[in-house]
Amino acid sequence: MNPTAHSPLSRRAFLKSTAATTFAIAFVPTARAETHAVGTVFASPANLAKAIQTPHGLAFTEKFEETLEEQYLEFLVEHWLQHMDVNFTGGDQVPDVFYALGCETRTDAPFNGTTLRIPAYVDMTKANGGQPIVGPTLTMERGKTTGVLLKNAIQGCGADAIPGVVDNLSGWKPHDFTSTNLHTHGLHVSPQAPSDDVLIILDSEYKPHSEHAGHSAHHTIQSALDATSYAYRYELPSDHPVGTFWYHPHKHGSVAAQVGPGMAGALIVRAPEIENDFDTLLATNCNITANDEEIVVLQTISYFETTTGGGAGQGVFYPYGYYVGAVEDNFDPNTCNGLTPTKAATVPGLGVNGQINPVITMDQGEIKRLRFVNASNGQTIVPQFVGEGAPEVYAIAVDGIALLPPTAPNVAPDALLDPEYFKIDYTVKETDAEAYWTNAELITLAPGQRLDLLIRAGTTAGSFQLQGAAKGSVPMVVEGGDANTAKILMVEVTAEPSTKNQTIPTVSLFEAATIQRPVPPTVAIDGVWPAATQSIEFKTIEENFTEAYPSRPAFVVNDQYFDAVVGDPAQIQLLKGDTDVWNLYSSNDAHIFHIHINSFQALGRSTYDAGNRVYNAPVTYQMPIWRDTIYIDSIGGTDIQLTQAAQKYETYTPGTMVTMASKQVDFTGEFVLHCHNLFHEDNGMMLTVSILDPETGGTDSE
Ligand SMILES: [Cu+2]
Repeated sequence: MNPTAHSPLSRRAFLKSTAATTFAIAFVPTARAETHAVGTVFASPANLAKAIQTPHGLAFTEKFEETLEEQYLEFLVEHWLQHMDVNFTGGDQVPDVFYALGCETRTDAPFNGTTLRIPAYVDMTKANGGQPIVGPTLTMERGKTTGVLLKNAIQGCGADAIPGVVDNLSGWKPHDFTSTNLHTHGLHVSPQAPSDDVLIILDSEYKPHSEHAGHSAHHTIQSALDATSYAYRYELPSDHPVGTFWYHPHKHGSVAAQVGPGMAGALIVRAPEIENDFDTLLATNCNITANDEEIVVLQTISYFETTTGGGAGQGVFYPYGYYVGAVEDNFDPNTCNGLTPTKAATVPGLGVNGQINPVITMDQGEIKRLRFVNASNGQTIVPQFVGEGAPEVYAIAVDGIALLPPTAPNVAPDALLDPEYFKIDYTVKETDAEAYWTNAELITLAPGQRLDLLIRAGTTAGSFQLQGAAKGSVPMVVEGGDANTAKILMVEVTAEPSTKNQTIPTVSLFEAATIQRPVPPTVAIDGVWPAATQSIEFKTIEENFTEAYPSRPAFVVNDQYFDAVVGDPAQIQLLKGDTDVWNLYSSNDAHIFHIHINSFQALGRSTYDAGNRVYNAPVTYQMPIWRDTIYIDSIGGTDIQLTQAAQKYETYTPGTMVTMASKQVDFTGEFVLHCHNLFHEDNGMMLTVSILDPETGGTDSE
């Protein structure tokens, strides 16, 4: 990427000289003329016109005239075009679709009958008021390029870091709560800026760069005019899976503080209508169309309660955890509109698209596709209906990727019948190990994971509650705790039979060659698994906690914490074109493995024999399961004494070990793997990863 000479001042001057009421129509051709004047080569008139379209297909300016507040119109036009000069150096790279996300501290975010003061995403192409607490859904098309302009206007509230913690990217304490960036979770796109680079930092307009102590961005934001806004560009390969993904902030140190209060949104990848992709097959074979879909973004909304200056539910943001006291002690009421925190809290109930326990109405026999996103900081949920006659539940995709057909034909009672696929069996026992672990993997919804379920209403009218299953009630990997059993949504089944003539897909649909999945690693998935080339151990070191906050790293991966020093090699280095086999395990506590850029093929799990301190023979799933995020359980204990090696294995209590394979394809560059319990991640449970070109040992330039 080559920064191109440009002239923001002249453009700014141009904007200021143009009356807001009239430049809407005249702006595009005039801007293009000026672009040529400063020597930029990116835009043909047609491309520029395309770039300046809203997702609704209306011309940028037409749409904004209807809904947009004037301050945003000027901001968007000015910043988008200026970023494009630098980021987008060829006409073919001008985005086909354009979004504009504002990161703001809202005082009017509606939730559960009240309004919250929290950081939130707003769609800057619409008026601010009335937008839900959850971020707007982004739709991207494979084979096309999407631009997202991100503007950071998050307001701090006094304490912006633990005392003595330097504002930088590395480290093992939460810090720098107003800085942000954007991660497209699960997308197979370049990790290099201006794409899915999470090692860049956007300062807040309310906290100028000069106020940061020792703040240095790992990856320089080359196109940032003011370092508080940025134009991302996501170029999805033409064979990218269609499916359910999501986006959220990923600036180390402030992730939990921003995702916890609600900064997250669904990201749906679709194909052009003419393609024979998974969605099209569902529509043509099963009459399940986009009209039968519901996006279900799950959130646990956390914030500070207050005693003065605000009503119930008012609060500054910071999630629950070990740092409450330190943040409270450094709270500055002068910058917080008179608010005084009393304690960190989580809004009762599970947020579902910004609502509590919303209702979906279905006719008898009707099928709906629920696209679940677990956007909570740390709650693992297993969705299950309560009651006789409740809808049936089928898994069709996990982490945005359609299921593969079964490896062995023993999934169905009679494989010749081309059975419906894949019906969740909530009663399977652990003695039937392959079925047990396959069902567990296809219904567990850990933080960061997505799950596409089909639910088919029965023949009984009534209300059916979907909620998280209690520990032990289903044979699944799941932690205990009330939040895990929260109500998700209610299905009201009418007395009318459905007229939609829908069917559940069968195995043959999932065998269709036109369904795009990631490049399969070249490893055997039957019989003996290949030896691991990578090993990831998550560990919580309890002795490193003090009452207020850890005195030493307490959340580590392979005994390291996140350390992204500019110029240093990445903590894990992979080669493009290689297939790696990874063992993933937790020495204590439950953790959630997530790696960016390339999804992986989970082969199965090995249970742990605590008595003999060995792993049992691996259990292979009934089909390889593609994921980018996976739940790593533990059988209990938390008392790891890292400092005495001899004691380590006395307190070593892993649950199952996941073995997965992943091939590094298409992209080079630096990104991360981490625990998706976001509080753990902010405390250092993350490593940098780079994919290098095997010829040069470096990364390809973008
Ligand atoms: Cu963790």
